Amino acid sequence: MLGAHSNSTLRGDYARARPDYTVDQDMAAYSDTDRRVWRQLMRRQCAIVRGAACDAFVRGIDLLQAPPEIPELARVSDFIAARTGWRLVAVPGFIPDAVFFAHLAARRFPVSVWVRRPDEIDYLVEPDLFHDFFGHVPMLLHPVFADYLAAYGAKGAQAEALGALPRLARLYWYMVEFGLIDTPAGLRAYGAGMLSSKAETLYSLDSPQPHRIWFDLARVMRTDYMIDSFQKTYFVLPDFEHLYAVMHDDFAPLYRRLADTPDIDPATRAPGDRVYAPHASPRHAADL
Ligand code: HBI
Ligand code: FE
Repeated sequence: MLGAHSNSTLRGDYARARPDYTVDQDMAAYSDTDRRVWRQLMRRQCAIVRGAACDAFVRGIDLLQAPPEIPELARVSDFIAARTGWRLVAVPGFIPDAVFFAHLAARRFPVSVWVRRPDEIDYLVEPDLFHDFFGHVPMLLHPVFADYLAAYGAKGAQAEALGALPRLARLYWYMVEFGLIDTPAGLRAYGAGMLSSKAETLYSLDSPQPHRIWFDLARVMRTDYMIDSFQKTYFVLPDFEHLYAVMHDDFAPLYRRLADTPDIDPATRAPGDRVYAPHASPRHAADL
């Protein structure tokens, strides 16, 4: 989950971070409260994902064995690296964009080492260990999504050089943090930001309120977002191959074309939007 990290004080201990912002995960540093919060979150979120998350996400959680205790990132890294080449690197929290992109391009996923407080069980601004591990790591085990995220990271340097980081960040926000995917069984969630929150997962799938629009790269890059409320617009993938396919294009011409087109308010629809129409029977409470 991405917060307004530019001006809020960051939670983590950055004093011990290396130049690439990685730190060592000290398993002995977790308190009994941390361990209790982890167990509570893992139990609650696992109860939600079946029937709400796409098969790829559920398979990822199953492969990770939905660790009931705080996981040792180095050990999980070996398991993931053997499947998709991705490794996990421990970080104190938010890290500068350029460093973040460089890690993704090298198939290193930054995972915050600290665990949220009990009073933050339902919402927190910065990504903690649970958000990063439960929300993001399962999809690193999906070969196509894993390739997409590495290709996404590789776009960071050019975006920074062209002053287009905010546009590239929108692609992460909408298609990594809050992505939806259409399946034969109906609409399913795969985004880390929604799947680490029961309320937003249900809202993203069932509420009549938000706009749900078929994925379109330029439309995503034009769409603003708020960090502290449920999304007003979600984008829907037909499959992960569509998301990976757009990464082969050079984004520079797109950034130039978008430079003089206005942003789109997520509360509104735009001309040309291809609206997603639900096609399967609505999910039932029993599915959850
Ligand atoms: N740092 N640790 C961490 N986790 C993130 O998700 C993250 C970040 N830095 C920047 C960032 N996300 C966003 O600006 C991305 O869109 C680049
Ligand atoms: Fe996140």
